[in-house]
Amino acid sequence: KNISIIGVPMDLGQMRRGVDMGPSAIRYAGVTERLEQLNYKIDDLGDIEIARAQKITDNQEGNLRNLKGVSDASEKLAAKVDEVITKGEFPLVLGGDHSIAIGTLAGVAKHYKNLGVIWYDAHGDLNTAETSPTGNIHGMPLAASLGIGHPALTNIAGYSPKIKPENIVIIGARSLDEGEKKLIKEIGIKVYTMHEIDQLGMATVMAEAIDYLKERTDGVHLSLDLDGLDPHDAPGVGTPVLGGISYRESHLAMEMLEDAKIITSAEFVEVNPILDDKNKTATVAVALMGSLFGEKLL
Ligand code: DIR
Ligand code: MN
Ligand code: MN
Ligand code: MN
Repeated sequence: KNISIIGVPMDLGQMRRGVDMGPSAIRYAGVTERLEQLNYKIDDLGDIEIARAQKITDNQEGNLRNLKGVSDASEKLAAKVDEVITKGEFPLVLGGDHSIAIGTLAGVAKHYKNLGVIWYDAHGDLNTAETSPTGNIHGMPLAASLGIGHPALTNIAGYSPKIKPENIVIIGARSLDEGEKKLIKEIGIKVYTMHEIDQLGMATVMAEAIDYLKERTDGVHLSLDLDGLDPHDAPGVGTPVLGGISYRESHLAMEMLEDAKIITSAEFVEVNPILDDKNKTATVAVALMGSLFGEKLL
């Protein structure tokens, strides 16, 4: 099978410069070589063009910072992802901040009746302009993909919603805003917080998540925010939260996904090499991709 890599040097969804260099950092960490060793043919399609903001911190659009830049980029990314899947290749999207998931899912979801999503993240990313404490669109992509929020975010690629609440599993949550907690309860999203990961162990959490998605979906997108991992293992992220998923637990999760053969598209987001320790976070991202695509010790 062929993997198409799409870089998305997006920083407009949050306020820290440097996350736009995520795709370069992940390429520097050897993503192509790593996956070629697993006998995949890699087609690196380069980067989606992102508008430059003079000041990414400006927020004059109704608590939706850089709305136009994010929505324009989402349309471009959706079209590219759609093209890759139509060609029969696996889309591997490199971020960039998590707002890019809006475009990725817009391109993926039209190919499935019941797309499943694994949202591996310290956060819920279920905010809207009304509930967001920051106005940062990287805290809104899961809501937008559910059809909740501003039309410039929910209607990318001309349809909405992309996904159903019952087809989503959030893993690693430990920082949820009040509006997000309310929404999770209202619409019924399955969430494994750090509490469940501690109590059940990652093996059980992943086995349950895989069973749950297998019986109700016809494809599963993995959206992996590096801040889902503990900042000790992934320090190069804009919004680190203590008490996260470990490197080892994350490898186990990726290995179980590979064994289950359920993942049909993936993105790795929020790598910010400026905040990192010698490209550690991009290196971790590439190592996790290795496990996701079948790397085995023996
Ligand atoms: C926060 C942070 N909930 C917000 N979200 C982040 O701005 O909406 N998501 N960092 O990954
Ligand atoms: Mn996120
Ligand atoms: Mn996050
Ligand atoms: Mn292992």
